[in-house]
Amino acid sequence: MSILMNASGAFCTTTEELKALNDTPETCAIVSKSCTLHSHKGNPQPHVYHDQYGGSINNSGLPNPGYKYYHQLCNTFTKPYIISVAGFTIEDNRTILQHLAKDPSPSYIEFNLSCPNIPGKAQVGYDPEALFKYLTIIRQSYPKPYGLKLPPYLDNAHIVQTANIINSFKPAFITCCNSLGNGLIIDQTTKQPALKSLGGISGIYLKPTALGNVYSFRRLLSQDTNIIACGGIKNAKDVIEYLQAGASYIQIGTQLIKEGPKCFNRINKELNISLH
Ligand code: RRO
Repeated sequence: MSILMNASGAFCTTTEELKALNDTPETCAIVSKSCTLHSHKGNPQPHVYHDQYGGSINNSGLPNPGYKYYHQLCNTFTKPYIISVAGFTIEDNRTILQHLAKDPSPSYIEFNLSCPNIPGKAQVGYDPEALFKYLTIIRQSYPKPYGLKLPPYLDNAHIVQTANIINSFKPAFITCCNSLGNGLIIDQTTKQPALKSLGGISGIYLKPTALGNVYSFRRLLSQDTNIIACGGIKNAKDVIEYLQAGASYIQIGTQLIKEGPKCFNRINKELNISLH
């Protein structure tokens, strides 16, 4: 049984990409790019940079065709289909959720509380009061299964506080975690910032933090809430470590962008060798 899927943002903006993920035998589900009420252009390309060590930075700025584009794909796929939702305002999110609650609904929503690349918008996942408010809106507007995409937490007190709030709502899953915001990678060929602005750091630099977050949340959250791990997974060893920390499913972002959907076959083969 596969436990692998793409991370939102990686190879999942267009119908063709989502179909390719659906048709990849080693994926267990597919996740859309985070979507807003209306289509949004995002930042000029290039907005992702991979360094030579397995790290990446992105300042994509939420480019997406709008939630309706992903909603109308609900009956298209043979695998569980997760729509990532990231409306710009509370009212936008309420509207999106109310529409997605109407059939056909996705298998799950992954509510993105942690995009680091929207100027002037604090990440909801870092603000306990805002988190409680958003969860209340989800409860009122979306009576179907959902999960939360959380930011990486760097302080255990914040993890405990967040887990307590999440436990009073009991989502089906959390995805742990989004990129680490406001990082900088300097390209050593040009000696200049790799992208035109700071961005979310992922890949190898995110892994120890994401692994620690998975481990901590597994010990604090209700067993009703699954943990999907995300952060620097490039091979079977990484997958196994996240499972040992308490994850049930695995999302692949940086490595999927680098290698394409064939990464799922390679990692799955490595897992079959490691586990036998
Ligand atoms: O599009 C982005 O800039 C973006 C999003 Br929505 C997100 O959730 N995480 C990220 O690293 N980039």
